[in-house]
Amino acid sequence: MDPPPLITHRYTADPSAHVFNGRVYIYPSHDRETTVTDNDNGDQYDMVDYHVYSLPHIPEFSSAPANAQEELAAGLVTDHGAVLAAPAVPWVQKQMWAPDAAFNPKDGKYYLFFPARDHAGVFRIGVAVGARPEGPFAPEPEPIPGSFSIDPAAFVDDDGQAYLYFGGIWGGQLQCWRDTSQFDKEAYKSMEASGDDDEPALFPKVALLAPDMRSFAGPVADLVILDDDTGAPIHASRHDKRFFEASWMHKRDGRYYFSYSTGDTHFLVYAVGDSPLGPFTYGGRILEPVQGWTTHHSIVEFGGRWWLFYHDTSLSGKNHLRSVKVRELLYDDEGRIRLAQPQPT
Ligand code: FUB
Repeated sequence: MDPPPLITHRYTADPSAHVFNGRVYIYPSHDRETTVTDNDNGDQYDMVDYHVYSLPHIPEFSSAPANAQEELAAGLVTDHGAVLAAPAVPWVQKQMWAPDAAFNPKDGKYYLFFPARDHAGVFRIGVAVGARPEGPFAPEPEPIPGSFSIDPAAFVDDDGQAYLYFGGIWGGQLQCWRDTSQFDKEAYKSMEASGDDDEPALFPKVALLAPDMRSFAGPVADLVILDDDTGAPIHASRHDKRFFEASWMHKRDGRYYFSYSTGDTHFLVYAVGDSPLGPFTYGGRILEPVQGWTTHHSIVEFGGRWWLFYHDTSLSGKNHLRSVKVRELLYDDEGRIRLAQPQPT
């Protein structure tokens, strides 16, 4: 059975879930109604602020009757309100897209990473700092120097080193940054420029975060993903495997799992590696297409089990009005993720 939306009083998407102080926190996009019509550029995702949500534990939907499931979720989830809004961030013009958050063990603070278009229409990644996981978050006045594109995902390894993964093709503008210092407007005009079919696909990006988490500690690098069939970097023609957007990193039993959306083929997939900087090898699918065009997720361990947070449009029937869901994520004995099948409703 497909679980119900966790949050029904607001539209929420792109859920980045973390466990802080024994509680589950969700940092999602805050979808809203708009008059902008759907296009491949994603202009209809016209968000202006972020809310943080938390819950003491993850509901066991399977043990509740179908007509009580939504109420079960509503009784558990706390909406901590708007924790950051566009007018508070001088460099933001519009489109506050998928955020993520991290705890910095070096200073005991919480960092909210978020992409938005700057006043030139270029996506950059900003950071805002808070004393508590539920915010509020005070933004830095400028985006992270050297940052670009969308969908930041922060990962703090066991040794305390933090990494930021990011990027998204098409409306996310990754194809405009083949040279990481120059925005290529021409590439932006054509979604096709996101990878000719006879070339390797574009890779997601990774950078080490400085100890204060407000800047990069080194160059932005490609996160290389190898095709499990060929051993070569995944080809742009493999729309079922290549990176599109929605980076996430988790570590299980000493192995690094990088997961992402394949965009126009609508899969959530993963790749496995021995280092947070790669290379990674494609491992398979996590989730078949959900209702709605986008698919975006996070993976977190809580209560000795692993959980997949994701979204769909089951509540609204509209691509840009999405709702966060959660389901258990299962692995086989070799550490391969078992494919989950959302049920069409
Ligand atoms: O929410 C806006 C965009 O839609 C995100 O940045 C993408 O990952 C997709 O979910």
